[in-house]
Amino acid sequence: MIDTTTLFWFGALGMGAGTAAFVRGSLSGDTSDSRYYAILAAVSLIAAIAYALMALGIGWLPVGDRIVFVPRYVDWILTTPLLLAFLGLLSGIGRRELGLVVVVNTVVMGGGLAAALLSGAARFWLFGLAAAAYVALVYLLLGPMSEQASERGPAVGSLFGSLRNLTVVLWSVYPIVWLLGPPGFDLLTLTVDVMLVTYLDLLTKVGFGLIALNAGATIETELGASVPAESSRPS
Ligand code: RET
Repeated sequence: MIDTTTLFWFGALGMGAGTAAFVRGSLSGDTSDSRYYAILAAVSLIAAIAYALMALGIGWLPVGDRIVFVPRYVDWILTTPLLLAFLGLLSGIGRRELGLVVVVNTVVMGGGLAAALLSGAARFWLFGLAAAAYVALVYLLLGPMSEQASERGPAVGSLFGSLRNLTVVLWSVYPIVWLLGPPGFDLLTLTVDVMLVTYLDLLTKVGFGLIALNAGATIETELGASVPAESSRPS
């Protein structure tokens, strides 16, 4: 049976490989906007560090009879705003709107961490609060951000649509795993919880990045347009 430490090393390795790929991409000097690569490289690097810490047994906090992996939540608090900034840059939304998206997202991640650290029934209230904020986040992605993206033309609109759908579908699995796992109803073993989250983290960071950059490059060649490209509005 695989143990959690092996899984954490596997995660660290995958995130390290992702970081290398995105750093290489940014140095390859193609026409894509280097900010997209920088965001993806930072996301994978932060996660690689978080996974290495967890593999070394750092940040394992006992709460009641279960363990909370603090680096997991710190990773999410730092990297989810970056992933949203990637989508924000692609959609061309303004700084103020992106700020709102990031604040709502921080309520989701901070609420999730606070809920995990509590042992009584109160954690389910905090989970509810974070879940409500998550619904607002999904609304912002499906509504205002998508509208803004479609104003940048059909190619960007459809690339944004695919990445947004991928994001909403994958991100929505996290609260389910949280509820079924040790912090919630404790129906999953710790190993299964770590396996699912590691897999999801790799998909939402490295998988998302590779798909985004490949699709962007295809649109660039087909249309001769630079996508992902500079936002059309001044930033
Ligand atoms: C929590 C519990 C509280 C309710 C909700 C959650 C959602 C978590 C999400 C995490 C996404 C993480 C990503 C990480 C890596 O790239 C905090 C589990 C709604 C959406 C994308």
